[in-house]
Amino acid sequence: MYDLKKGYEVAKEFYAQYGIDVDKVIETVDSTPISMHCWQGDDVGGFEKKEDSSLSGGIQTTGDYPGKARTADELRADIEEAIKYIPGVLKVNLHANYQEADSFVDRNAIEPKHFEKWADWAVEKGIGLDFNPTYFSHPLANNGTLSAADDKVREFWIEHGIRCRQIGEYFYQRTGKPCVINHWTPDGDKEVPVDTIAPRIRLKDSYDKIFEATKDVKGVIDGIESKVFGIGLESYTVGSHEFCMGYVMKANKDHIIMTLDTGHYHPTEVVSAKLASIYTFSDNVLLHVSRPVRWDSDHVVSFDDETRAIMDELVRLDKLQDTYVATDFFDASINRICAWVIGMRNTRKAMLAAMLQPVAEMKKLEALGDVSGRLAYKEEFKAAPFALVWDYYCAEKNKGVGLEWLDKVRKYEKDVLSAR
Ligand code: RNT
Ligand code: ZN
Repeated sequence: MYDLKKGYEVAKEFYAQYGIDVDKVIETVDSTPISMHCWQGDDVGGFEKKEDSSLSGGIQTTGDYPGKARTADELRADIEEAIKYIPGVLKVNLHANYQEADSFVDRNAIEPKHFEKWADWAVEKGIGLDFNPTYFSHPLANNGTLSAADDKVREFWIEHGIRCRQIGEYFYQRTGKPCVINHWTPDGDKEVPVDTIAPRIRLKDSYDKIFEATKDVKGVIDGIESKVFGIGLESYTVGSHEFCMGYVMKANKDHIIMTLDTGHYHPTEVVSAKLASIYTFSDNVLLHVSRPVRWDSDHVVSFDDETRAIMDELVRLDKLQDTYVATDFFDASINRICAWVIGMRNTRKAMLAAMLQPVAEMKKLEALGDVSGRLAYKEEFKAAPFALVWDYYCAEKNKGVGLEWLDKVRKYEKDVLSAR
């Protein structure tokens, strides 16, 4: 290993030239929570005691890398292994289909007690829990969920949403940390329907009913996630961006916010370009950081231009602390713990790189009309020595410097995963 301390001192000097306090930045980056999704660990299967746990709703995992978690205990063990190599405050993001009832409990009947083990575990580890209703992978989800024309089907899913908000409150009570719930429905159509508004009016009505029935629930924040399309539902999405944005803005309630998933827009549209407009009208945003490759493929988050642009933007808007940052990817073609570690570290690293920029100075140049200086600054910091700060930070937190974690995860694969 190289001299980490020396590297850190050099970087500190470099950033001090621009008035940046590296230690303060490390503190902020370290204490900003990132919500790690549980579903990378078992390919979104969940642990409901039913025969068919195949994934539906127009999302897909591809690959059959061995060793996926088969039980909630295995999943928790895998999450614990991943967390060893992920610096910074974490939350864990659960889906309703990760319940642990003794026998099959349908979605409209789930209760906090079915998530008690998760809550016990989170309390023991000092981790906050976030939550998601699972409006997919279910026989009643084949013709729409919250927007279904069939009253009985809609009622079933409304009840599911209600119960999920109550479970969110339970997580809040147990952990003392607010529970961020993400509502995503896959509802849509392979072809453009003739009546494109009726499903949307029903979806609005269903959300209204869920929120009305649970208006006394405390400690829960609700993200409404839009999408451009799903597999088999290519032409029409009920919960489109316009729908979800309209719903959130009209609801005008502090706990109802937009979820922006980086894979849910047309390929040339980027989330980084949307944040300022939403923040003009909203106080908070929920982010699903993912990586779409040509489509919503949910590849592992990369330290790429868009992930960096999102973090740059949040820092420049001074909205990092108002944004609930969560990850959402599911790659079944690689070691699932590696997927978590790589994606989570990249998300946190992009946050660090964004914070290590002289934003106030850049804003000053812009206000003075110095557009050449502005560009020079923006470009200069793309290759500034943030990696030295990153390494030092990982070492300080004992989370593995560079690729140190890789051999350890390989060992876990050999000792634990390969026996599954
Ligand atoms: C699907 C959405 C949604 C899911 C998770 C599993 O396109 O992104 O957030 O990925 O709920
Ligand atoms: Zn998502």
